[in-house]
Amino acid sequence: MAIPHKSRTAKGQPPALKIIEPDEGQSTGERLPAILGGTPAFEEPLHVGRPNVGDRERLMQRIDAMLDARWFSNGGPLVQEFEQRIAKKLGVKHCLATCNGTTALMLAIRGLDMKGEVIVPSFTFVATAHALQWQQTRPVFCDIDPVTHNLDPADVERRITSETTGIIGVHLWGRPCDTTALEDIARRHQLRLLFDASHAFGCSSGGRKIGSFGDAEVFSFHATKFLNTFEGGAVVTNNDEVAAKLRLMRNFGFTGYDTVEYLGMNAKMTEVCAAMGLTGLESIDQFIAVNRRNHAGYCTQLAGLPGLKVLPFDKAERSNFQYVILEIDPDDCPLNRDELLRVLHADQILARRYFFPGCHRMEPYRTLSPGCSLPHTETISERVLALPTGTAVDHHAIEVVASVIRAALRAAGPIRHTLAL
Ligand code: T4K
Repeated sequence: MAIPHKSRTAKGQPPALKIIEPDEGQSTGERLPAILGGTPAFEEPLHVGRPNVGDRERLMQRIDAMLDARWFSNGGPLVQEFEQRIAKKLGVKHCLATCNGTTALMLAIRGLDMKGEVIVPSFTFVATAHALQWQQTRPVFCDIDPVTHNLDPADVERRITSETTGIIGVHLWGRPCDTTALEDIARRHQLRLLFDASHAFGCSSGGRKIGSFGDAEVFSFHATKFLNTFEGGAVVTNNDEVAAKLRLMRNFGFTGYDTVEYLGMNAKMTEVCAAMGLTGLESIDQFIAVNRRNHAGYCTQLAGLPGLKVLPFDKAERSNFQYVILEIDPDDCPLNRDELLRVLHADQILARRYFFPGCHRMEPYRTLSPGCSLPHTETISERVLALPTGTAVDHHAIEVVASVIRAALRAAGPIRHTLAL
C-alpha cells in the first residue's frame, strides 16, 4: 500500500510535499518508476522554481503600510529602499529597479546604445535575445565553453564585425562568465559590455560581487528566482551618466511634470513588488543555505551514477546555488536526457530542459540566422536538466528524486522499450 509522506501545513511554510513511499510489497524498498506502472513518487507536481516567501508577517506589515500611505508605484519609498539596499549589498553606485528582468535588459541595451550587432550566447533564457531583437538590434549567437556553460571568449572575438557594438555575457546558473577575458575583449574592440546576471544575485567572480562588471549588469527578480519581487528586475551600474539616462527612460523619459527628454517607456517596479524584495533580502542567507544544502544533497545522492553529473559551484566564489543542473552524458548513462525527463515527469517531478534547444534554434532566430551552428550549445542543451530545489524542497524529497533516478537507470531497458511503444 502506498503511504503518503507526512505533510507540513503550518502557516508560512511551503506547500506540503506529499511523497508516496515505495510500495510495502517491494521488499528491497526500491521504487517502480511510474512510467513502468508504479505509483507516482509525488502526489502533487514537484516544480522547479517554487517561489521563496520569507517572513510573511513582515511582508504583510509592509503591504499594510503601503496601503495606508496610498503610494503604489512611481518611485515610492519601498522601491527607493530596495534600490539602496541592493546597491549597498553589491557595492555599486546605482541600482534601478524595474518591472521585470526583460525590461531591465531592454533599458540597458538602449541606454548603452547597443545597436547593429550584439554578441550573445544562444544557451540562455530566450529573453536575453528577445531584449535585443525587440529593438531591432541583431543578436549574434556565440558558442559556449562546454564546461562552464558560459560564453567562450575566443568565439566571441571571432564573431566581432564592423557592425558589432557590444557583448552580453550571461552568468548562467549563477556561475560567473569569464569576466576578465570579456572585459579585455570589450576594451580592445571598444565595445559595450553588459552582463545578464538574472541567475547571479549574491554570486561573485574572482571574489568580487556580481553587479559591478562591464558597463552594467541586469538581474531578474521573477517569482522563480531565489530572491523574488513577484515580477521584477534591476539594472546596476557604476556609470553616473548611464544611470541618469536609464532613470529617465524607465519613466517615459520625463524630466519634469511636462517635459520629456528621451524616448522612454514604463519600466517601473511597483511598491508591492519592492515590499516582497525587501522581505526576501532579510531572509537571503537562509535561502542560500537551503539551496546549498539541497545542492549538496543531490551531489551526494547522485554520486557515482554512470553518465550523470551535478554541475559544481566554485568553492572559491560566492554562489546562490539556486539552480541544480544535472548533466546527462548519453554515451555513459543508460538513459538519455529526454528519456529521463519522461521518467521524472511520470513521477510528478517536473524537471526542466533549461535552455533547450538554444535561442538560435527558436523563432524568430532560426529564420533570421539560417545555418547558424553552435556545436557546444547544441550538445549541452540536449544534456541538461534543472531539478527542483529552493525552500519548497526538503532533504527527503531529494532522496526520493534520487531514488527515482536510480530506479530508472536500473530499469533502463524496460523503460526504453515502454517509451518506444
Ligand atoms: N535572462 C535570463 C538568463 C533569465 O533566466 C530570465 C528569466 C530573464 C533574462 C528574464 O527575466 P524576467 O523578465 O523573467 O524577470 C521561468 C521564468 O519565467 C523566467 O523568469 C526565468 N528566467 C526562466 C529561467 O524560468 P518558465 O517559462 O520556465 O516559467 P514557468 O511558468 O514554466 O515556471 C517555471 C516553474 O516555476 C514551473 O515549474 C512552475 C513554477 N512556478 C512558477 C511561478 C511563476 C511556481 O511554482 N510559482 C510561480 O509563481 O520561465
